[in-house]
Amino acid sequence: MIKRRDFLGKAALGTVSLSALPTMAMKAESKKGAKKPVVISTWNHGVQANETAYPLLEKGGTALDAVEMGVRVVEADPKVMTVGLGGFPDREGKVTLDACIMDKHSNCGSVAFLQNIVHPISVARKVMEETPHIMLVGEGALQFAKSQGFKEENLLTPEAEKAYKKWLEESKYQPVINIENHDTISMLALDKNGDLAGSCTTSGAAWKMHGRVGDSPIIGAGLFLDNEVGGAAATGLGEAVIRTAGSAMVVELMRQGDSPYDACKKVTERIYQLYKRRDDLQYLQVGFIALSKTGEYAGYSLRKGFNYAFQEPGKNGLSDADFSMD
Ligand code: SD4
Repeated sequence: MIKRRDFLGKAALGTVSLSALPTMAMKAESKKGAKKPVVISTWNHGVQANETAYPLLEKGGTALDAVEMGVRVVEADPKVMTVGLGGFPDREGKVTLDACIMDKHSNCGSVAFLQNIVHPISVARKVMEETPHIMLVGEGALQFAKSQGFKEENLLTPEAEKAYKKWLEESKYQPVINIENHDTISMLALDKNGDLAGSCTTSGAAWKMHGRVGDSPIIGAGLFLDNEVGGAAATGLGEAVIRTAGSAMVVELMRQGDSPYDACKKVTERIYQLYKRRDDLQYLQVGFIALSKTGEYAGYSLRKGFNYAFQEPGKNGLSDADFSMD
């Protein structure tokens, strides 16, 4: 395993201070066992998403239904300003949404740059189930959504509009780590049958360029799973996750024998090294969650502040992920 000193090297990290290496004890957050079902989701709002997903799994529902129904709760919550209704708009004041979903057969569906639809995750599922394609974007995705019975509505809440107007005063694009840009909800579930599914949905980076699409709707970047191995999902700076095929990489490391914890940590380290070479570390934050076929799970992020919600038989909660930099 790469030691923290090796990982960080002698890089000048500007104003960033360094924290202590995660201890072996902290690694115990990665849970082992054949317990099923299990659901994990990114960030605080993962708790409410899990509260909907887990009972479905307990009743014997599929991981696919659970990951769709779970994240829908967050999409519809106007208080969550990084997902669905109430999401921060782009720099033209438009709320544009990205989402994807993947099942045990490696079926997947995705929508990107979708406007005026509260539940992009359900449109993504329809793309998966009702079309020969995987990804629909923009106007085409909207047309398809309407053809499937989804209703258009204004997603820009007064609160998000107020924040946008404030941003317009300076119109400076400067992502604030863990606040503006990093609250996508990603969910991974293992059902009683032992099958996996995953979902990911977001309004993307606040004040992004009109038309910008992040990692969240891209299979292999924001989400990936292989039902023989496990699943992984990302949060954070989408460009960094796309550049490294982040979630696919986590799953491939798990295939080679890494635990979910080690796989998430190694990919985070790889992104760190890449951004160090690019001299572009200042605003970088990425985080991953991973869930193995055996129900072992973990989260890891580059910087402090990332957490994930988990639920398994007899246990649920919110776990602060280990990280490499303060
Ligand atoms: C993106 N990864 O669009 C997303 C942003 C986000 O938690 O909120 N991630 O880049």
